[in-house]
Amino acid sequence: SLATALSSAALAQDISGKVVGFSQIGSESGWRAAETSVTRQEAEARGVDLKFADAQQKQENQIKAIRGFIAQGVDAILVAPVVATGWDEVLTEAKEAEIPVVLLDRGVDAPEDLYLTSVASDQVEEGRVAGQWLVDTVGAEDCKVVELQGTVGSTPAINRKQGFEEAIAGHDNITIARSQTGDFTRSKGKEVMEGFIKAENGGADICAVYAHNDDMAVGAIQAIKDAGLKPGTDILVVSIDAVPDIFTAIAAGEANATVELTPNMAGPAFDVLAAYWADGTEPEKFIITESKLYTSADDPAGEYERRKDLGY
Ligand code: GZL
Repeated sequence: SLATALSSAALAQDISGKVVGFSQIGSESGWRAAETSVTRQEAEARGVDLKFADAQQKQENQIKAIRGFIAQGVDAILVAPVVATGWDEVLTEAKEAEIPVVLLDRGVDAPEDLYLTSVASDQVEEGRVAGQWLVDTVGAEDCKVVELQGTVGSTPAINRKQGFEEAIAGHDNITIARSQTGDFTRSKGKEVMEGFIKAENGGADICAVYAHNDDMAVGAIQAIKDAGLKPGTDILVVSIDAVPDIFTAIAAGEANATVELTPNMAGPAFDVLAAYWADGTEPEKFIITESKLYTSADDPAGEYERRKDLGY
C-alpha cells in the first residue's frame, strides 16, 4: 500500500507516539475522501496518533479545530485550508504555541513563516496541462468552453482558472463562454452544467466542459446525457484529480482527459516533520507534487484498478 512507500529517512527517524491534529475540509469530493484515508494510513504506518476534525467545508470550523489542537498541545497540525484568506490570526496562535503547521493540498494568503511547509500540486500547472490538452485536441476548430470552478476563494479554483486561461491564450478559436462554481461537488457540478446547457442552445453550442475537479465533471457528464447528448464526443470533458470514476468514464468514452493529483500529501508532511522534530531541520517551504495528464491512451481500466482501493 502507499504506507509501505515510506522513505528510508522517515523510517530512520521514529516518530511513533507523536500526536498530530488534522483539520480536514470535509468530504466534498472523492479525492478528499481518499486524502483522508491515505493520511490515516500514513499516520498509522508511523505510529502517529492522528486527531481528525472534519469541518464540513466551513472555515470557522477549521479555525475552532486548530484552536482545540493548540489547547491539547499536539506536536504538529495538518491543515487543508478551505479558502486562501483568514488564517493569519490562528496560525500566529499556533506559532506562539511553537506547534509546527503543515498545509495540505491548498495554499493560504499568509506570511510564509506562519507554516512549516505546504505540500500541494502546482495548481496553475494543472490548469495549463488541461488547457493545453484542449488546444492540442481541437486544433483550429472553434471551441466554446464552459467552466465549472472549484470552491470560491480556494487556491485550486483561483490557480486552475489562471493556468487554463494561460494555455488557451493566443488561440482565439477557443473561448470560455460561461464560468461558475460547482463547489467541487458532483451534485452542484451537475446542476450548474444543466444551466449551461439550457443557456447554450440545449448544449449544441458547447464544445467542451473544463471542470476544476473530476467530481464536478462526473456530475456534468450526467447532465450532458440527460440532455440527450454524448459526453466525450458531442461535448469534450477535461478535469483534474484522476479519481477512479473518471477513469471509468474515460474507458467508456464519456470523458476525455484528467490531470492527476496524488491523495498522498501526508507522507511528505510526516517526512519533513520527522526531520524537524529530530533536529529542527527547516524543510523547503513548498513541496510540489506531480501533475500528470491521463487520456484514453493511458490504460484507463488499469488506472481504475490501481486507484480503486485507496478510499475515494
Ligand atoms: C486540490 C484540492 C481539491 C481537489 C478537489 O489540491 O484542494 O479539493 O482537486 C477537492 O477534488 O475538493
